[in-house]
Amino acid sequence: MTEITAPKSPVTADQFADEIREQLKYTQNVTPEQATAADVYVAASKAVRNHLADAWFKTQADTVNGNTKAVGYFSAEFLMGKQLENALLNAGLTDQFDSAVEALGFQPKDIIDAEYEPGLGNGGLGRLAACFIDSLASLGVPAFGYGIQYKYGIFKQTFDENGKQVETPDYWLNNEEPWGHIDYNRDQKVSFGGEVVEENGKKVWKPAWSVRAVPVDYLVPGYKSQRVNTLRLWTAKSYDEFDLLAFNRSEYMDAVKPQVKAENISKILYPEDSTKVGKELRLEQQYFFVSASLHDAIRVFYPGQDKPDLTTFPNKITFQLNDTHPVIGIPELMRILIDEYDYDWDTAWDITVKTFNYTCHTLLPEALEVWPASLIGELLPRHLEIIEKINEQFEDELKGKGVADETIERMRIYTGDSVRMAYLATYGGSHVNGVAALHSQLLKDMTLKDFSDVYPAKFTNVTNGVTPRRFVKLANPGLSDLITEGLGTDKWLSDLELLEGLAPLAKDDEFVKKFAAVKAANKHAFVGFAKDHYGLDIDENTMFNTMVKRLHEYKRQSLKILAVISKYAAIKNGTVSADDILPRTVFFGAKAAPGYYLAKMTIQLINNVSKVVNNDPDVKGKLAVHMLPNYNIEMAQNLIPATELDEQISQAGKEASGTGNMKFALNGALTVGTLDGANVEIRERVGAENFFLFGMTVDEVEKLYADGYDPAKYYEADPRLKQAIDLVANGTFSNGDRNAYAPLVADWLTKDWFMTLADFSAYADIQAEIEKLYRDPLEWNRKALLNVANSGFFSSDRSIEDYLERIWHTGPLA
Ligand code: GL2
Repeated sequence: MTEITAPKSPVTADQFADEIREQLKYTQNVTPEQATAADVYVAASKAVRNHLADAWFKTQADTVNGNTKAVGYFSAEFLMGKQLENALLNAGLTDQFDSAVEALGFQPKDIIDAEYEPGLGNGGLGRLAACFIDSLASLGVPAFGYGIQYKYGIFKQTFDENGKQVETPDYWLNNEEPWGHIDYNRDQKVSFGGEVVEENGKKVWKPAWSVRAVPVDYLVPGYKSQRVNTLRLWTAKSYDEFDLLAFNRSEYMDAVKPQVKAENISKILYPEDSTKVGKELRLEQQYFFVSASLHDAIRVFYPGQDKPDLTTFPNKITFQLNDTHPVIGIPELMRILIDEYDYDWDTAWDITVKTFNYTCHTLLPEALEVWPASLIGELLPRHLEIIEKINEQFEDELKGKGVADETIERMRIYTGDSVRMAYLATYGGSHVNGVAALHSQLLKDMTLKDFSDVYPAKFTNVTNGVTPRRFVKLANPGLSDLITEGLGTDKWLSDLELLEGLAPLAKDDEFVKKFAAVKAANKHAFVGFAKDHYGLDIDENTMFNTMVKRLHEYKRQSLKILAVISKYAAIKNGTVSADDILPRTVFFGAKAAPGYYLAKMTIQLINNVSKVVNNDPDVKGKLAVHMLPNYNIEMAQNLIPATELDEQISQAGKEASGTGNMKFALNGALTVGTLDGANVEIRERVGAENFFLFGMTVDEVEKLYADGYDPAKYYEADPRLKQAIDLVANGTFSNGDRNAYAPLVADWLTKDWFMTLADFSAYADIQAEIEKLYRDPLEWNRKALLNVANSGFFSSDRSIEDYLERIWHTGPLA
């Protein structure tokens, strides 16, 4: 038996340089003189990984041998961001790295930048999963992230000469990827199709085809916890590498078909974001990673046992279902227990319900996944049978509880035609949580009301959070140093509520000025970043105003661009005097799902407004607009610390939480926002006087829908809005072409489902308040500092502690 040793003690810079040289020599096969930044990046990454190995082994051993229940976080997305810098921080090797690469003749930043960002997620949901596994490791909680290693992550976004979004595949694995270790020896077989037959009174699934799920292991180092957890992402391989018979007949294409079919499963991340996409391949992906992961967890916790006692499984691990994507895991665990391990139905159900919990990340009922029963039947016939039986049991249970027939009808998991995954998850797990207080309340009142009426105890809230290591320490070293100076300790990085200690310093003008200087330096740095990356010339003496997030109608990028257009018109018309104009630079960053027509048109409009405004000498120095291409984690880490005003302007009741809002507040931006998602809690904590609130509330929105909403009325009522929309309609931003944005204009004037027009006046009005405060830098920065001081609650460490207490009922390893 291998002795499990303590983690390797920190090395000196010289030793670390030698370790990098060794990697260059023996794994990269280059001399230090030949090495490029990319070589040094790979070598340094492997050297760091080696440092983490002992702690990783120890964490695994303690996880299996100890009596602390582990967490399995099932997520179709993990949007990790670049790894090296974070791994260095958490391994305590940052200083050694800096000196070592300098000794090798490189700049540390060039080595960090040489990493290609993996984009295995769409947006907030995927980034949340990444923050959560960072926090789990940092808190010392044994955990596995389980997901898919997509060969192509979220598409790369560029814009064509007309400002339209162009998507190109993201070939992230084209470069050497030093973090994931592919472990061919711990593979799992995942099967599909075929039929279910009866043999000796037992149902037996005879699948038609199988793929080989091979794990790729990523180390997840905790910050100062000496713990390293595992992110296990599955990649699909074919069992029939090559059909030799077909090949001999020279049918090259046919020869590789089985391989292509199997490997397609892990080929692409669906580029959707909180929308339901009913695609066969997507269900295959979901089942693929969930089935492999469940078998993997049994292998890990019952090593070498043919007949393990799986009634103890819920004491070993608890699975969190990140949205509906992994919910097929519920019937899969039932199948494993009944068909593979001979448990009776009731025992299997008891184990399953105890093992799973579900997080819902949406409020749009149409975004909850519903699968056609025929598709499940074709792909997973045994699972469909199990789902039918679960539904029967469920309906009986509801009848037993005296639930009315029409309510039962509404609640059915299996309707005969389709399977509602959110309902299956709610019934088949122990807890359901929303991701912000308002969202959890609305889940209970609206989206999952029937379920909450019958099973109130299952429902709880866990407000999202973000990791301060990546989004403050790495993204904003200047602010981090100032915080440490202000608090006299850097302990806030593991206990973010300590930031409260900064609140008294908001009264100290000298400290506030230092805080303002950090922001100015971050703006300056971003100007350099934007020049290098996009060739932009940005005036750092303007207010930096940012809206970055996926492009969605409900998020209302339209509202922002209409306000920008209105401001442009006011400057052009001379409605505002030159002295009254507060110079602003507006940044947008947003990817639209490739098939989302209006979202893509909105991007095109923003790009073309940008062209017109930025080239108009009349507004030079007063207003600039930039649609930055390919918003990703790297851009977030650079832009958020430089931002002064953040936009969180979704229609109330539509954004489940948002997590960008938390990152901005923690980096000292003020928010202009609606009472939606986590904005509500941010405002409560930072203080209403330090938050620019506008717009309708959820109740007002609901009332307006009920009364009948007519957007044209608002267009007529506010001349600023009318003028902005008219400028879009009359071709000002399309070289005179009046048709270019006709569908968008028509939608605004006749439908406007998310009530952009109804909120426009309030939004335009609050700009005066924003600008007034901005003209007083000391007051602005005082408020921004109070945002930082009071946002410690929004650490993902706190979210994880809430999950531990309310849902998982486990804790750190001893
Ligand atoms: C989302 C929500 O839209 C967003 O409000 C929330 O912050 C995140 C994380 O909980 O989840 N749901 C979703 O499908 N995506 C999100 O970002 N993609």
